[in-house]
Amino acid sequence: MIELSYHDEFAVLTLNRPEALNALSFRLIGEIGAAITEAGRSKARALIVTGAGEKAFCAGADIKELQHRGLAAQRAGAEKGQEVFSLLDRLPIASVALVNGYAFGGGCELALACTLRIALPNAKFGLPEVKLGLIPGYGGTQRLPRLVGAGRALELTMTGRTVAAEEALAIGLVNRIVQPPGLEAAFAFAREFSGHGLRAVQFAREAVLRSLDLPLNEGLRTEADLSTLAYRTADAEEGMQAFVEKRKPQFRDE
Ligand code: CO8
Repeated sequence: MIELSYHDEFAVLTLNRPEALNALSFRLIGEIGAAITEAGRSKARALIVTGAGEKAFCAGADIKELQHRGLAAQRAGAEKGQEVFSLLDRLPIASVALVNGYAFGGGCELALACTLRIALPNAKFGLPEVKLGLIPGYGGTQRLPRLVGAGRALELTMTGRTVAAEEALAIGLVNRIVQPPGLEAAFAFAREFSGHGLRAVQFAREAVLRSLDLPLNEGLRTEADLSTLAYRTADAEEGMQAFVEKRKPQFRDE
């Protein structure tokens, strides 16, 4: 149900359950976790996450599987989903969600957990859990306000309404709307950062992600630490030398 493939310098994780609009069964969530871990150990310079078929990125948790569960199992399920999606934060490489249709509920939460998001024009986002008498359980209530602000996040989680691609772009829910073929567009987008030295991109990403959890003073200290670490890399030496010599830097990810 999950495919992990490699194209040039990229890993591509595809949710492949199109008959259920790539809905997240618990088995699928486990497979996503294994694939993220494997991609992190590979030589890939970025991970693209997308859904099979033309209709959906992912229509959320598998509603049929959610029914008739005990509370302990339900809580364990939420924690498992949160843990798996949080693996994306800890990956040494950045992830890009290529949203190719519905990204509802857990599907929207998976996109939110990626470092960046791009959308095809038919993308539709939403946290419709309230319409089922539920609320998001895979990180949506925490990551959405960090991305689009509390006001918009409150509206979207309380109404469960659908956000089309243009609005998603306007509110910062996606970084860009791209045209088909989506994978090619995702590779072109990822190349805008993946050609830099991996360490610098990783430190920059980590500094920004940590800012979401820290008070300003501690965040600034983290930035000082990480920027000093970046300064110590061979790539920084090369980057500055190349500037002085008016040539393109040859980064070696060291
Ligand atoms: N779960 C299970 N099956 C699904 C899901 C889903 N989330 N979404 C679609 N499917 C299935 C349908 O049942 C249907 O299967 P079948 O042909 O066997 O009946 C097939 O996919 C195609 O779907 P539709 O016929 O409904 O396609 P439409 O084009 O008419 O509609 C929609 C597309 C609008 C996306 C519609 O399918 C829909 O509303 N889906 C549900 C979206 C949703 O509510 N998602 C949120 C789920 S809850 C959640 O994600 C978080 C819960 C908290 C997590 C904590 C867990 C421990």
